[in-house]
Amino acid sequence: MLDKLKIGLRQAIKNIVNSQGIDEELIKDLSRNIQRALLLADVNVKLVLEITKKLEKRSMEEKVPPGLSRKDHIVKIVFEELKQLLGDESKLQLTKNKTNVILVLGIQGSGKTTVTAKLSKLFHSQGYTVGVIGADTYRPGALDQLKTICSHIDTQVYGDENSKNPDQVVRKGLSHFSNSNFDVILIDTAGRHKHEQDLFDEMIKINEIAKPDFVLLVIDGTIGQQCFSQAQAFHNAIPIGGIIITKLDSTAKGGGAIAASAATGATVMYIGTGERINDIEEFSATRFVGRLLGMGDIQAILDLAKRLESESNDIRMKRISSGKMNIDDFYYQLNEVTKVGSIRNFLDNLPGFSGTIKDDQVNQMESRIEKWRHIIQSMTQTEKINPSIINSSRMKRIAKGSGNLEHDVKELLKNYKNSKHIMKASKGRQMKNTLRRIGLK
Ligand SMILES: Nc1nc2c(ncn2[C@@H]2O[C@H](COP(=O)(O)OP(=O)(O)OP(=O)(O)O)[C@@H](O)[C@H]2O)c(=O)[nH]1
Ligand SMILES: [Mg+2]
Repeated sequence: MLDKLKIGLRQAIKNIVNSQGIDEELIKDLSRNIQRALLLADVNVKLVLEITKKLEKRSMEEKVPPGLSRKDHIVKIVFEELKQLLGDESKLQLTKNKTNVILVLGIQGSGKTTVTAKLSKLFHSQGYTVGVIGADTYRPGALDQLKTICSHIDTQVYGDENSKNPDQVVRKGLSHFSNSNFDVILIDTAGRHKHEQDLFDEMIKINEIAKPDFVLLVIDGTIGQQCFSQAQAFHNAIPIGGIIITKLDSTAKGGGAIAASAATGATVMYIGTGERINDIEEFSATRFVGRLLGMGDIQAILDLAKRLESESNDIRMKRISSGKMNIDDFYYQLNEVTKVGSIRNFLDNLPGFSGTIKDDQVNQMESRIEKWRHIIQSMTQTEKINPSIINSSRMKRIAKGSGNLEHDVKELLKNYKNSKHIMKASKGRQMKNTLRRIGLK
């Protein structure tokens, strides 16, 4: 699967790993090699340029975390950026005790009917009860094809050979299954292309009737460059919830997976790896990119980076609890407490605070923290480590650089000092407990 892309990317990484030292020339080389590999794999040019630009910028500018070599750090950046292209990891989560309606869409021959059958087998094997509606009223034999596959897997199919009206079929199908309380209803639809406006209008109608919980777009992994615009057209008509890339077993170059995901913002949830009913895999961007790059090597680097990160957090915690918290640590805390979602969450978990703070106060706090973030970003590293050197001229510069008033910088420094004292007095417990309570430690 995706052999050419694999070889291209691995060679690019190998060049970095085997090099004597890292310089700008080598990073540019890496970027060019990755560009070439992705373009050959049919990834959209615009995406390729975006990712390689980011990769170069990060590789040149990012500080290498202590303990990690520059090479490892760059390999990690390559991994992260490729993974980013494929979107967040997200699984198709069926809701219990209700009928989950899944609408399957895609262009002609992309593999919708096969996917419908594969998914119904998969869900069935996970203990769900499944019904299928055959809403392709165009292609002769479409319903027969669906019924034949589903007869092997013991799945009920609703369809009407004589109907030329797919939205009627969907309506009737849903009512046909309504007494059975199935966990899942999959709707197989006819293939359509982005220029077939009436077929697109019809698809929108089907969507209105079906009110699906999930809309899945099936993309043929072998069609290359067209993936992007096709996926985009579908997504503009009906927001796509997840993507399934088929035929990744054959000559697929794999760029389609990346393009479809980027065009819709939806994640690839499954991949089809063959014609047989069991040839479907849950997709994971980490695993996919790992496979491309050779996971063995990558995993070791990722593990090391993770370990170093938690070690450096331990050191940070020691510094905080011994009263030596610097502004960098303060910034880290601001980020930690707000990254779980919102400051509301944080405050609700602080002992004695729960429910006592009004929404507009929370909003005010959020904007104040945002302001503080900008101010801290305008400080030099020396100022962050040793804030006592911030005199009035430095304060002026920081205020100007961050687009704030000196008064705001003063306020930040005051809060930093208070926080430092509280942390020392409670030996860092306050922070640790709060982080633990909101599930961060
Ligand atoms: N090798 C391979 N072939 C696949 C895969 N998925 C589907 N196919 C084949 O692709 C062809 C088209 O699949 P269908 O499921 O009929 O596609 P469709 O989107 O329903 O087609 P229409 O209903 O005509 O639009 C069939 O020959 C399938 O066996 C896959 O993952 N790998
Ligand atoms: Mg079909």
